[in-house]
Amino acid sequence: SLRFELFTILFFILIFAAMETVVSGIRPTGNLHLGNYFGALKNFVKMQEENNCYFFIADYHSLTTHPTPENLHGNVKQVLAEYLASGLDPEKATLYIQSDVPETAELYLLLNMNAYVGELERCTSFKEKIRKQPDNVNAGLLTYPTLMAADIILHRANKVPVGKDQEQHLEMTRKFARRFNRLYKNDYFP
Ligand code: LTN
Repeated sequence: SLRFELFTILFFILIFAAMETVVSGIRPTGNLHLGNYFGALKNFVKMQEENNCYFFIADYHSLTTHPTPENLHGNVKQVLAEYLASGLDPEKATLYIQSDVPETAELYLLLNMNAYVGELERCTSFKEKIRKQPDNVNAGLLTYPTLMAADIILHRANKVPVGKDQEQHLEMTRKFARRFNRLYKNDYFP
């Protein structure tokens, strides 16, 4: 009956609303290795069962190291293949390529207006990168944390599975979100 159908629909809406939103990404820089599998993918596969998950291929992030077009396209396909091979299921989780969602770049622009050069320069991963690649210290490297914040804030994610080396980026994401809300007198990103 119609009543039964409505209850069923309502039931699924409630389940969905109760689920937590997960977002994470992997930069397509060459082959994924066992570290990616045990450090990230294995956990993603588990999380897709009980959460509203978004897993993406962070191709914008990989541009900081100036890949050739051939390498870039090849590596994106490679990561997608390994996502699927690891057991990520497009029926359970949303899989996407970062550059296919233009809102990522829009939010990145807005967040950059309130990200201070001083705090970006103090970021550990930035200091590490300029030590490792002193001849390619580009602005994208400096604003890497605001791009990552855009990826996360875009989905209003409340769970972000990442390695220890990314925790500082998560702290910065919280700071950027609070700052955005305070400045524009809103609470878009709780
Ligand atoms: N910086 C991460 C990859 C990454 C990411 C994200 C992870 C980019 N954007 C958003 C989680 C959420 C890395 O190098 N492992």
